Amino acid sequence: MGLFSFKSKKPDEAAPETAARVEPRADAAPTGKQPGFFARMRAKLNRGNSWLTYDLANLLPGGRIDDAVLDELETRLIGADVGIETTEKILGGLRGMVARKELGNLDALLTALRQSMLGIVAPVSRPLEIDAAKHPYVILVVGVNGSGKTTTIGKLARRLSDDGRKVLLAAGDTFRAAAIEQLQVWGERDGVPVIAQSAGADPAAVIFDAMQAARARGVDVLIADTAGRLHTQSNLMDELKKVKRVLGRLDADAPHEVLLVLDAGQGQNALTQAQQFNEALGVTGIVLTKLDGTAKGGIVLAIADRLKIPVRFVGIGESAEDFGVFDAESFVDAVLTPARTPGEAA
Ligand SMILES: Nc1nc2c(ncn2[C@@H]2O[C@H](COP(=O)(O)OP(=O)(O)O)[C@@H](O)[C@H]2O)c(=O)[nH]1
Ligand SMILES: [Mg+2]
Repeated sequence: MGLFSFKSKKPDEAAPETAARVEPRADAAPTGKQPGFFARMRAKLNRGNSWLTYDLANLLPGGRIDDAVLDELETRLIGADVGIETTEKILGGLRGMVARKELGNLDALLTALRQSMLGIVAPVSRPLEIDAAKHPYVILVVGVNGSGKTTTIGKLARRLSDDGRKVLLAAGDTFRAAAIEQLQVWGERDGVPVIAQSAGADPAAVIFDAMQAARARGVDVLIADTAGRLHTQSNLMDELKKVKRVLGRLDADAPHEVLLVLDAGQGQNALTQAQQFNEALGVTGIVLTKLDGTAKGGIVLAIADRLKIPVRFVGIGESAEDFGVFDAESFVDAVLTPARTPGEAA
């Protein structure tokens, strides 16, 4: 059962109470950082309704919070890929509050839920900071095939060069020619140069060259793309470890960021991938892509709770604008808040 398959009422009948109650700050971007992005993330995450809280009000005929309501919330959290352990952590807290009669109504429940979710994601809401003392600052981008690495690099390069930084890209995914071309297309679009060799070249050599070019050209940030698939998983990890070692030969601190790109639609698989990449390479930041394509944004909570690795950015579409800094409050509010005003067609 998906989160959207609710029993009785239609969205426009159920949303008003929930909307009015959950929403303390409907139109303000909580941090004031990216107002347009916040609104679009909310719309894309919810597809018209808040996947977690929509219709919960209908489970409260007497206005009381009871086991049935908490069970329903539990089902929705698990269905949204929050994961069993993290869901139990959240529910455990809420059940305790119910037992102590601290949650008298839906308002109180949603406030407590919001606090609980914030408690999990706030610690990983740590934006990427480019240390200007590291020159070039080197970002090694890793992740399985199709997770959105190359697209994320294109988006990130745009953002950094818009901020006035001199960026260089390294086409370290040499597995297929198309992967190199895809990065070159982004480079052209962004007005950012790309260091590439032909398909089949040694990625460590490509990235080593790029590092030398970055130094010679006074580049601020070097972003290296990598392959996400090789003949075997251990081949891939060995290759990435070699890239890391080679970078370390030119600058003992490089790479300064190992950025893991995860497809949010992969659900619990994304968590497993994160564990594997982290074990092999030491991941310092995560990008969650395709939050627009899933009703399962709960994986953010699982990753935050289980791995405690900073989530740097989120992707909510294919274009350069569909990319924003991960902000705990914005995310939780986007998840808990219906995207449209009640009565509007979904
Ligand atoms: N809807 C959506 N699609 C994305 C997002 N990020 C990447 N994609 C798409 O996912 C596909 C794979 O992305 P790509 O960057 O080639 O993945 P890579 O193999 O890890 O380099 C492409 O079609 C991208 O346009 C996102 O945030 N939302
Ligand atoms: Mg790629």
